[in-house]
Amino acid sequence: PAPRTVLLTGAAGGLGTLMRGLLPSYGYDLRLFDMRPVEGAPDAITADLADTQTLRAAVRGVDAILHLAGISLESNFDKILRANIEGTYNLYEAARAEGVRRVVFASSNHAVGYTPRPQGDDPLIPITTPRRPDTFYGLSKCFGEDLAQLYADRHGIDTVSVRIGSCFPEPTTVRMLSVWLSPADGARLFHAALTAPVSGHTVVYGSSANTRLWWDLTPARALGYSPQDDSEPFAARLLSEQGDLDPSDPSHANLGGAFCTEPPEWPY
Ligand code: NAI
Ligand code: 15L
Repeated sequence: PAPRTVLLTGAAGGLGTLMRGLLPSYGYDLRLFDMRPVEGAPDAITADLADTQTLRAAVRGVDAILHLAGISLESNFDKILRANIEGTYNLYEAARAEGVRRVVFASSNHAVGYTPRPQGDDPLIPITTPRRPDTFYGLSKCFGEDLAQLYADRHGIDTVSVRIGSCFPEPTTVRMLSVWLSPADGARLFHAALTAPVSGHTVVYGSSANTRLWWDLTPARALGYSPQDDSEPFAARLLSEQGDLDPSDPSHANLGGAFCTEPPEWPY
């Protein structure tokens, strides 16, 4: 049966706000969780992932969890450790203790960020490409994927980890022409990940059906995801404003883009 009640962590964030708007039309009853208050949602649970008691009460009785909460950019290791590594561990422990059987984990392209991006006729990057995190942030997503595998094998919790590209209302950079996930396709993909009859841990890339796509969407399509959007209508304007990606520029050479080259102090 399709899950109905879904705990949405990170509900106050950019993606959480988009999904709060879009997922109810798929029939979900969302329970909201974030350390920041969720605007317009007085019933949202305001707590840190470190608050294991509140977290356990939050997951109690839900059919599935869409885990978006965490630091979403590079930060210092200590902060990443607490929010993304320990926070995701706390989430899985709560799910195990309360018998939740399905998690959708917001992984990121930055788990494989140092992978050279395809150019010309190069093949799309397969989901099996070795992980090459570009930041402590990307490393925390590798941890989350491995944690999901452990809780699948040991505790029977099924997870779909979605290595999201860039999910924003519109693509705003030339790189995003390749990695954009439109919000509507994001909702389609999360819906597929919440309902597909998978067992164990599955990793997929998450983007729209972009003409300039860099990675293989076959694993996401196997879940039933059928993307409807393509960033190409934005291409002419973005290319004329910003120029095409220069392959000799190290911040344009890899999937992770500028995450690979930003100075270590950025943006602590
Ligand atoms: P965001 O930074 O806008 O939202 C993250 C939310 O998590 C915030 O509202 C924050 O208060 C909450 N949060 C952070 N630490 C927490 C903690 N310890 N306890 C409770 N809540 C906490 O990020 P965005 O863009 O909405 O991303 C959501 C998730 O998707 C993140 O895990 C991010 O890494 C992942 N992702 C997002 C992409 C995108 O294009 N938006 C791309 C790839 C991955
Ligand atoms: C991410 O993982 C970030 O959370 C998001 O803010 C974007 O920077 C995205 O990757 C990206 O690669 O564009």
